[in-house]
Amino acid sequence: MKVVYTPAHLGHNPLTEIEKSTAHSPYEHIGRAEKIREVLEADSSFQFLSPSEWGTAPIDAVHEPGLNRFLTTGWADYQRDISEAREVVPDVFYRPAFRREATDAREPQSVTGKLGWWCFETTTPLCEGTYTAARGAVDTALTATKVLLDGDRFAYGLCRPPGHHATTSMYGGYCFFNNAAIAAHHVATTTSSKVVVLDVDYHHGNGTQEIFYDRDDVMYVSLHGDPTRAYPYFTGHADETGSGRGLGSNVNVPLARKTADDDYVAALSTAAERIAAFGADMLIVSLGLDTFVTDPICDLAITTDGFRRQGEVVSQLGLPTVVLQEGGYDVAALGDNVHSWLMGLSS
Ligand code: Q9C
Ligand code: ZN
Repeated sequence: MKVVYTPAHLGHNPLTEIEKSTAHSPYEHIGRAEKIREVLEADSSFQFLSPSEWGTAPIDAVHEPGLNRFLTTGWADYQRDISEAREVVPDVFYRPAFRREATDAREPQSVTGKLGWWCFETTTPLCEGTYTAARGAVDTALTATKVLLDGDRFAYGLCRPPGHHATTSMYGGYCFFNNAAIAAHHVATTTSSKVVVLDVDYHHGNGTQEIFYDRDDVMYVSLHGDPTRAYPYFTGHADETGSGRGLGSNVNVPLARKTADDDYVAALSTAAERIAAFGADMLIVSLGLDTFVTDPICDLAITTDGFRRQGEVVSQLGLPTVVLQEGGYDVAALGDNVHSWLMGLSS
């Protein structure tokens, strides 16, 4: 299986995450991707390649173009206008409840206002190399997807930073651009085929859901911690099923605390039936390993062998499948867990 990786991710290297009313070292850090690289590199059944450059058009086709524009210069603008902060987070957030639509809301002129306009929470700082890293993750997703369009059945994109929390017009949840959504939109529109994004990250992929909610060419299927207790809290309920043409092509499967391998595999098999019925030509997996039993920020109970079984279930769909990295924060086990999932998929 081909693996797409770029060291560009090393530029996104924050030292703090503001979460649970404290500042601590980030769960989402460079060691995650390096651990995965190390484990996959040690197995000669994986061939590494670097992403090619895709430019900003595939990003602007999914996100509001202002998001890319802001992220291009946001960190440097802050250095110039506000302070020489190594990493930059908002201190005010735009919420529609500010206004009663007297006029159209508009992007603020000041960088402080822009931060609150484009970002939705505090755990996703901008550093000097964040933009280059985020562009590298998009290029990684698109290059891995191209491997499938060129004929391989499987590919893995080692995306970092992850993507599934980034919506049309907001970044957050460790995510800047929605790598999987950009890849899915690219395939759906350039090859007029039907695509499914299957999201097995612990967290609901609110961004991917929002991007495709009213579309019938891309289905979104997610298994995740129930939003009654789990981040991102505002999305991921089972009754969010799509709108307009997209009605029925959004599938949410909220899971109870401590859900373990057998129950997870059963839920995934049911979800796979929905995917088969949709008639997809390609599958994109948002792969999170934060459902792992000892993940430090989540509460499911999947084992390393459970990840192999997940890959097996997905393999049985018989679809060309590109796997894109999302979360997973037990770094000591992260490489083995990704390896196990990909082994289940490909053998
Ligand atoms: N106490 C991904 O896995 N913080 N993003 C949650 C819970 C943000 C997760 C706080 C979690 C983002 C890609
Ligand atoms: Zn996650």
